[in-house]
Amino acid sequence: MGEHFKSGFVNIFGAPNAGKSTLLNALLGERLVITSHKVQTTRHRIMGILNSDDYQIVFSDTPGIIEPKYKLHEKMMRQVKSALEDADVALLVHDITQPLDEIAAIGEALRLKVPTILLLNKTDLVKQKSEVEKIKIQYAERFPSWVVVPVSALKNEVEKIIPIILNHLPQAPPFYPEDSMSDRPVRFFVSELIREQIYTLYHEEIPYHTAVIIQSFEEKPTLTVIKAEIIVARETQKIILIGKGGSLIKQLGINSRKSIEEFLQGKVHLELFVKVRPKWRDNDTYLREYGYNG
Ligand SMILES: Nc1nc2c(ncn2[C@@H]2O[C@H](COP(=O)(O)OP(=O)(O)OP(=O)(O)O)[C@@H](O)[C@H]2O)c(=O)[nH]1
Ligand SMILES: [Mg+2]
Repeated sequence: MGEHFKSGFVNIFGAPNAGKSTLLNALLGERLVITSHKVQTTRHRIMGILNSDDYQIVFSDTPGIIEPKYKLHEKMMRQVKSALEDADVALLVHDITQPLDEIAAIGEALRLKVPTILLLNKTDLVKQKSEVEKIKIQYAERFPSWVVVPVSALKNEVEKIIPIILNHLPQAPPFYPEDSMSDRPVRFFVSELIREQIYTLYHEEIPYHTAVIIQSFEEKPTLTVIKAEIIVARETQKIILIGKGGSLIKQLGINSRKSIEEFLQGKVHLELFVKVRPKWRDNDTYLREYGYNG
């Protein structure tokens, strides 16, 4: 490790659905965190670590910034706050098709004191390339202290971000062992992959009333045996989740298993159980039990 080695915390903030998690995956070149077309997918601060010979960047994905309606939301916003406190660099992600005022309000609320890079994401949705440049100038004029960079996380057009980050990172030794990918254990990502499939398979409110916990995770010589609990808030949601004759929960099991097998690169046996826990999103004990520590 050279004496010019750089290391630091680069934390990602933005509105729900702006593409923060998609961006983290693109920066890492791996599908680490879950994404979906629905808002409020990410519920935790999740670190994703990018290692190279010259630097270690500890990225943090965070939940989209919202006005809390439940204790769960309050915990999510505390995760954002924790990421505000240790950031060396802030990456603000903004959907370029959304109004400028949205990110202006978020910038104001966050009161960022660190170098800030405003990423105008989803440029692939803008038909004319020249239009992107015009929009960029508009944002750069409005936010003169921020570096404005148009990107497309979905198309993996993010490589120009790294050199800009490195410009602002201090020289320091790595914070984490150089083979680490995240601060969270494998079973956390497994529960997230199941939650991601719930966001895909079920409509409207169901995903928002759902939590997933891994009850057991056993690595056997030829396969991993996983038992997971799906928590919902009402009996009616349990019925929807299970579907006619168990058809939907079966589909959820198949989809989740495939996704977990890809992540673990090995065979998986997955069992799902559904439990009703009334008002869990407003219950401190349940929230703590399900890993929402805030
Ligand atoms: N067209 C396009 N879609 C994108 C891009 N980046 C993200 N998306 C889509 O936007 C949606 C939201 O992406 P996420 O990465 O889950 O957004 P997020 O900001 O993490 O959302 P929350 O966790 O809910 O706050 C998904 O459907 C993504 O595929 C992009 O560059 N272009
Ligand atoms: Mg997210």
